[in-house]
Amino acid sequence: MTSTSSSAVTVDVRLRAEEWETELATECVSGLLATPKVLSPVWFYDTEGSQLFDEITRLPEYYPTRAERDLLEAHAVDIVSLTRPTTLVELGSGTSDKTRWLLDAMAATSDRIRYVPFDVSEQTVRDAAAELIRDYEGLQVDAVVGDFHRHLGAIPPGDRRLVCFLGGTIGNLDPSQRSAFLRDVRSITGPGDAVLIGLDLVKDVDTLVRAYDDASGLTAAFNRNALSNLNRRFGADFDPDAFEHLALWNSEEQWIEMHLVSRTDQTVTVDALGITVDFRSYERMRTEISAKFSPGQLSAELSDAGFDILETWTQEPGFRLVLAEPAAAR
Ligand code: AVJ
Repeated sequence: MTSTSSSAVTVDVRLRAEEWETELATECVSGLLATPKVLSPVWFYDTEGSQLFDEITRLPEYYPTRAERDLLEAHAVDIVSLTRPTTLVELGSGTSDKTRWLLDAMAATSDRIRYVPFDVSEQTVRDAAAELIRDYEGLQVDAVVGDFHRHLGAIPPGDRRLVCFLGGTIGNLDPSQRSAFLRDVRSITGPGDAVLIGLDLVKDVDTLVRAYDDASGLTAAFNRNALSNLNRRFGADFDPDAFEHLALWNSEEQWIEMHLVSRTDQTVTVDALGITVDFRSYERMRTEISAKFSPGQLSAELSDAGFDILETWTQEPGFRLVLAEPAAAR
């Protein structure tokens, strides 16, 4: 563990960049060589992809970010008065922009507040911390750099922590990862703590599919950028235009899947990973799942993991915030 501290910011690095890169490379090789092929959604989010995602959040078709922001704007004060947190923990914090609604509500009732951003990227948490301490007088930021599948234990103890997992990112986990994740969160929380999760609800297929296959083609560009990213990172020779963007609703699994579909028979070389990969014409490579929840489903999963539901708030066209607390010991 490496810790550095300045006046109001500490950063606890549990996952070094080189270690994370090695793990990603290994996963990338096994995904490209698997049948059917699969790529991790992490490849979307290089500098260009993060910029594209930011543009996606402003598309008319992509409602989740807007809906969640509206919910937080409308209900941050309720969330804070129900849970009276002194520490805000944010898993997968990214740029921490929606978090401000919660920090504002906390700052209005207390002058000693703490923010714990948790992200795989050290640069991301440092940038977010730097901005926030400029704007919030007396804010203590204790950041953790880690992978939330392994390093939740690094989240500093505290008596009243509100642990947030926003953006609908919980939908990127498959059901077994999701239940492990909820149990892990339960194991690091106790009396006085609470969790706040943002999730997208099942709705008509058209609305769902259009959110992932918008008219302007931005999501298609976002999807293909995963290939450009592999070209830049690993010296691969993907031709992104030789792949078609596909978003489909998997009704069995109740999730949206994004794929890249090979337009021809082609062979791709990934230099730095030492592999060549054959694609058949029309072969699909899955790049993301984004699970959608039926009403009550995540609440049931939270109960199974040992939480009691405190409140839920829902916004059109079907995005929800769930607030829960660890169930009293039975
Ligand atoms: C940021 C993971 C919540 O699943 O809706 C947006 C990513 N993918 N358009 C989602 C995404 C395609 C997004 N999450």
